[in-house]
Amino acid sequence: MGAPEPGGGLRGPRRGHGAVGAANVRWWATLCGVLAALAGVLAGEFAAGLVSPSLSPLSAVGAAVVDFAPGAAKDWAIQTFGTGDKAFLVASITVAVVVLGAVSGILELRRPGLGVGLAALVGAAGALAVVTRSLASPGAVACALVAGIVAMSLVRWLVGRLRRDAVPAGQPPGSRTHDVAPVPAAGAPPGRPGRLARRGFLRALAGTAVAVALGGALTAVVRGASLAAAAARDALRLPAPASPAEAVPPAADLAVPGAAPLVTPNRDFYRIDTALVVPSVDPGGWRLDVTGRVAEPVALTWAELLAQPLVERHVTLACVSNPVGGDLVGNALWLGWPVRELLARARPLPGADMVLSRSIDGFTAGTPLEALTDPGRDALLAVGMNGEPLPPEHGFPVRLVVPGLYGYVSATKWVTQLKVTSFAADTAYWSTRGWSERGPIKTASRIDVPRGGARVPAGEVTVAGVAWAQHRGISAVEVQADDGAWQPAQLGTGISRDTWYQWMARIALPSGSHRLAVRATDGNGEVQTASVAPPAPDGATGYHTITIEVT
Ligand SMILES: Nc1nc2c(c(=O)[nH]1)N[C@H]1C(S)=C(S)[C@@H](COP(=O)(O)O)O[C@H]1N2
Ligand SMILES: [Mo]
Repeated sequence: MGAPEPGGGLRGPRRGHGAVGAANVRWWATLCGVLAALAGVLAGEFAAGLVSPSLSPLSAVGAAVVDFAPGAAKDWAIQTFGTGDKAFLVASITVAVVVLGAVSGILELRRPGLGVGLAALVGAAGALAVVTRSLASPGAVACALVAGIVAMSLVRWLVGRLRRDAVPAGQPPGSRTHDVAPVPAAGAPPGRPGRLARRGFLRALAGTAVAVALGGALTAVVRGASLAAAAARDALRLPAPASPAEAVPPAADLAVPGAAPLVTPNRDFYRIDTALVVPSVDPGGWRLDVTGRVAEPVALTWAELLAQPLVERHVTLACVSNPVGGDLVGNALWLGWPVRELLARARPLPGADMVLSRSIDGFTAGTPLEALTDPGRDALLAVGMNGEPLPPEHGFPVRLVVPGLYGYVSATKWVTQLKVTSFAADTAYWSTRGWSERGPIKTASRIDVPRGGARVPAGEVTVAGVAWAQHRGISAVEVQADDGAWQPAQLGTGISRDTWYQWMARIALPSGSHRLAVRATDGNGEVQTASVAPPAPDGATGYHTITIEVT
């Protein structure tokens, strides 16, 4: 592939009408396609820098290529390029983008819509690559769609201008390009064939090129900033806990394939927040202010926080929006400083019964003061999650984790302020929007295996999942097939009463369609309620029930 001849092609028939001009028109179309594709990719990466820093369309495609490439190809790349295999991957994807862009430009010249169609296909493939990633989020998918839409619009617009300038007026749209020769635009002064029209196209092309260059610089800045923040985070070494985590009893992990793992890896941990743009907080400038009804307002810096004796605890976080059987729940190992120690320094005054925690992005949660000061409950100012600094999406550098309370009343990410106040005086973000002021987590249980609608062979069917009642613990799980008796399941020992418990049962089932239900009993002996309630205003209830086909 070469560059378009400078000043060639549309400068009118230099060597007579026909092939030469047509060939140049194809070069221009190629350039249009390449520019449109690059602009699309940049737009997608730029948007990802803002809304989805850990998963951009390009990184998703790269990861998907690695996942789906045959093992032999991967081995070859690693052997050939060694540690340069990533650079090779990036180079390959770049070449693919340029080639696909070029092809879309030529197709669009052949027949309007063809190139747009190819750009749409590539954009959809990008979105699909995003969806296959565990970090996939609506925002990340939107970034891939933005990339596709920008590429589609630009190739259509640029090649449209090119065609208008290059196709003779009498020729029907969609005519073969080799028949195309540059002709004077209507109204162009005689002797200067096609000049005005030509300028329009060249201006459009040059404008796009400038926009792509500027966009590239801007994207580099945005991505660079989030990459720099990520690098700073990667370089952090969190202190070892003064009080290490509870040992995980071997009998806690039933390890049933397909069931939720005992500890949720960070990349699979659900994410819920109101942030359109993941806040990028520099720990060096981070400060937590304890204000309000306290004897002594206190401020805490990152260095001061890390100098405290930290504790490590497994805590299962759950979202109040989680429907029965849903996956807005996850268990992680958190490293942090008990909030009660900080509150003890500030000394809350009489009359205070709530702490309004505020995020750098304005989100607030209202937590009962006693849940934060309770020596029997390790409410943490968390800095670590599963052995690494908090991921940006999960609140880097500091968030709250309070065992036993739904996230919306307790788990403020990117936390910067704790205002000691009262439920009478202050209202938190979700409490003004139809959700309850208090949010203790309700006892829940979920069937992970088999999946609803699965077909399983007749005989003993393994049924397994998780159950949680944070801070009360789980004492029993039972399963029911159709309208039969409740049968006790085998219960994992659990890590602590603040985490979920795995459970499993083997049930003999004849062939046919069967309904399976699960229910748990909490540590106080209270059986999970069968009464069905939606998530709003204070958490869903009812038994998770699935239907399977035994063959
Ligand atoms: N800053 C901020 N913190 C927040 C939220 C939010 O919207 N903004 N959402 C809360 C809700 S509703 C939940 S369920 C948990 C989810 O935490 P996760 O995304 O780390 O799983 O964060 C809580 N902390
Ligand atoms: Mo939530």
